[in-house]
Amino acid sequence: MKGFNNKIVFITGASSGFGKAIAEQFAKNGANLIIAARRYERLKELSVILKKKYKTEIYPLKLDVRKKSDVFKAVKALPVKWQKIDILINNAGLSRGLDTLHEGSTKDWDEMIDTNVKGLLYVTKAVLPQMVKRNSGHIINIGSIAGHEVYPKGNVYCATKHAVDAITKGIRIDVVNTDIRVSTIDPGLAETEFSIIRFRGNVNKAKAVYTGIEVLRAEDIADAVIYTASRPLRVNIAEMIIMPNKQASSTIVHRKN
Ligand code: NDP
Ligand code: 8X3
Repeated sequence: MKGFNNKIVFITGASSGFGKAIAEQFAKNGANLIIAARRYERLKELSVILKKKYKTEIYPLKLDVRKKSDVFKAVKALPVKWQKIDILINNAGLSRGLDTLHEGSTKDWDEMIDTNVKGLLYVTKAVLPQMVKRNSGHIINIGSIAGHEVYPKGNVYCATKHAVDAITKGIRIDVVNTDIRVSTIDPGLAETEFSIIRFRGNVNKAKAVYTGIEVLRAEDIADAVIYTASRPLRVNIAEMIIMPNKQASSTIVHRKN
């Protein structure tokens, strides 16, 4: 146990990939969880499993982070016992398409910006004031190597993750006079549903992203989140870039034939 007993952890994008693995790790370490995403059935299934396995409390929350008023209403309407959020994991996010800007779709751009940037801002704005009031809390954003580098045809997705990096740094400045910590975990290639969503269900195209290289697993990111959240209060892990061993940068990947 890493001392998360009676802590409330709010995880966005918990229906899949990193968010789901992060939920499992926190549940294993004794935390009570608010798990949010749009696919509510998946959240309900996950909460049944985690409750049974770890005897912890789980609150599944159907939420589209792009919907500003829904986000504020949902956080405000949390039952009293769920209102003191200790740790917020801003993980919900997606990519759509892999195109040059001149060939890209404005619909895809809107979806990425609305989710990865505006959604993260809305959830943070809904939760952070109570942390400031209490002078305690931890926000952990899931950024990306794409927030540090731009790769071919990554234009808008990379821009959203650069924005996450800037927002993380900005909030850290805003709350520097409090005990609140603000961190970002920035993975490289990891096999989740990410590429299936990016390529709109084209499983072969998605698989090709991960062939010839052992990429990160969702559990690797969950481990990093738990490490970050379990440091003594004097320590803030500001930023952690995690890459597969055979990935040197966004574009330099060693693949076996
Ligand atoms: P997945 O597609 O497996 O999971 C994405 C999660 O985000 C899902 O739970 C999805 O839930 C949720 N989500 C998407 N849109 C919304 C929305 N509008 N409102 C609420 N939840 C939403 O991908 P990953 O686990 O890989 O992605 C998690 C994060 O990690 C993202 O921010 C991604 O950009 C980032 N990342 C991923 C990397 C990778 O290689 N996989 C590497 C670096 C960063 P639902 O559809 O049910 O709403
Ligand atoms: C996801 C990592 O490099 O596929 O953020 O964009 S990458």
